[in-house]
Amino acid sequence: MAPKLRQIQRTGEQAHKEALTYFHLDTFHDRMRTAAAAEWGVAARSLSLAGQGAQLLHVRHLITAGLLWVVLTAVGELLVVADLYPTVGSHEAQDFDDIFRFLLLLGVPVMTFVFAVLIYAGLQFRIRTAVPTEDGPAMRGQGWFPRAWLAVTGGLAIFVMIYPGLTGLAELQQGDKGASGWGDQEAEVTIKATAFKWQWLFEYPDGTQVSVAAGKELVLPNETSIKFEVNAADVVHSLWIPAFRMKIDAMPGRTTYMTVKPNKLGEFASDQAYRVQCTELCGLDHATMMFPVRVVEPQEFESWLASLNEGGN
Ligand SMILES: [Cu+2]
Repeated sequence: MAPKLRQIQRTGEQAHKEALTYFHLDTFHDRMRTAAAAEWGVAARSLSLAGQGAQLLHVRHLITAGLLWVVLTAVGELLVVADLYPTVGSHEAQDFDDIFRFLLLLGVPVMTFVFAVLIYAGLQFRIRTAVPTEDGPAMRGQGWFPRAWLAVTGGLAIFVMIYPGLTGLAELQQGDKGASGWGDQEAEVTIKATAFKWQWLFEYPDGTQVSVAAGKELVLPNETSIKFEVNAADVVHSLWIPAFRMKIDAMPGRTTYMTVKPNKLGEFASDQAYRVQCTELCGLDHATMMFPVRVVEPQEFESWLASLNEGGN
């Protein structure tokens, strides 16, 4: 019995020793692992904190610049819809103002985006120390943002080329009676306009002429299509009536046309948008090449014309 007992005892001691050895080894490894993990954790945490910090800063820049964009856009769009335009005195003026506002409404956010980024970058990332002697690393457009920017602005450009660009041109070139535009189309009243250095001469269908010498104002019937047949006696001038938002060059040796339909009574005495103004630099007194316009009801137009004829014009 004794040898067997000893054998068992020896086996037990051996197992205990082995267990102790394993135990210690395991403990050592665990400690190593724990220490390494702790050290790694600190490093990893500081790295991730730095990353989070950079991320937060990044978000802060985006939010601030974004807010600047929103504010600039709001101001811009308010200015677009505010009534800052000259009197709308013709159907064409209404069309052109609508088109102008529409284009501005689309264009303002694009412009203010560029302004917001420029202003914010200029203020926030300006050099505060000595100017570096070398350029920084090149920044190349990559990722979704440049693509989205190209898609949005490119899409907008193509869209406005079609509407109101091509559709508006097609409308102006219809050539129906009463249509506006720059073609030689039918109109209810045709007025010959001659530009010379530095004034205007207008001739009504019945031969009546008005100029600074006679009549002294261009009277036009409201809600009537009026075609100007335009010529120049000397150099190139340009006929423009601000209230109508239409103009056409006046050229020696060539007749040009402009048809408009006034839609609002008005006169130069109370509204300077009612005037003919030369808009092609034509010499010394170009700036004074202005002639008053008065839009009246058609019946009043007829009686005015008759009264001028009685006066011997
Ligand atoms: Cu002129």
